[in-house]
Amino acid sequence: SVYVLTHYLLVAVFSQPWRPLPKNNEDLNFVKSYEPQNKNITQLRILLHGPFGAGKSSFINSVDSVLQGRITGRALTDATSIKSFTKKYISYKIERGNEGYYSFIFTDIMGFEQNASRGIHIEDVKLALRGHVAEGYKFVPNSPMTQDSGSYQASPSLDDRVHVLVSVIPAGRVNLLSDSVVKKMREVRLEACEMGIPQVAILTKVDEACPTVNNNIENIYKSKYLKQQVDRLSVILGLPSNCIYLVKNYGTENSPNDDINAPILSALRQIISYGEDFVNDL
Ligand SMILES: Nc1nc2c(ncn2[C@@H]2O[C@H](COP(=O)(O)OP(=O)(O)OP(=O)(O)O)[C@@H](O)[C@H]2O)c(=O)[nH]1
Ligand SMILES: [Mg+2]
Repeated sequence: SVYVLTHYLLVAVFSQPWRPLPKNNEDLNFVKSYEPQNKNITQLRILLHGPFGAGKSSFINSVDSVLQGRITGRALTDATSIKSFTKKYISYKIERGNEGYYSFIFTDIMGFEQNASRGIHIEDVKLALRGHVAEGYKFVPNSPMTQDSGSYQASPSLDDRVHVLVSVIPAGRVNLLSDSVVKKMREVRLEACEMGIPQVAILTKVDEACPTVNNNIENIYKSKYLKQQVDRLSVILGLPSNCIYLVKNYGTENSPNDDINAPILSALRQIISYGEDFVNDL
């Protein structure tokens, strides 16, 4: 029956992970010790974009939780207004013990929506990539920022520019993305390509998408269903599969654990490595 077939597809696993995750702290050490070699920038700017509710803010919180060693909730609480929309252009630094901050920051923006009168305008994302959007700017759906806006930065510094673009999409929704959202994401991607900005995609909510992974997060890179979603997204966005990562964000857990940390750190390491290559060529 269809049910049995669907269920089989959802629970089937490879005997070996198709992308192994290091068991030691290799990725954690890499992330913790990262400093940009290019001394003309103080930090790597990572911009997250994607559909509304994809888990963008949760990913920032997850990285924060992994590095702090405790569950934090900043990006969600700071940026929450009426809905869970992140209406403002807000950047998050992550505290490095008593030594200030890590050398990468996340910029969180409002999600894309199918309905043009809601969600972020594509032109605003393009302006953000170039560093024209000042911190704290409040996005107006369907009405992109103009050069007359007080928040328009006419001559952005290298720090203001985006150094890595991360597309965030729920793993179980790859096939359900609306044409208009896909079109917007592809357009942003093309703009980033033209500027030479490297790109990574993250498939979130793997626990919701796949029962086998919900039972045991260690199955994350063994799930056949999730591998299919990675390949599918690769076709939809035109991004190589090896730039697409699977993540379960922290939500209801009381404390971080290695099995949830590993895929988050693996994605973050790639994001930072690509960003570092880009800023070295600036
Ligand atoms: N089960 C599960 N839930 C998640 C995961 N990531 C995010 N969520 C939940 O999905 C909802 C939306 O997450 P957000 O992080 O607010 O998504 P967003 O992309 O920032 O959304 P907007 O800013 O509104 O566009 C929240 O209720 C999260 O708790 C995940 O990996 N697994
Ligand atoms: Mg958000």
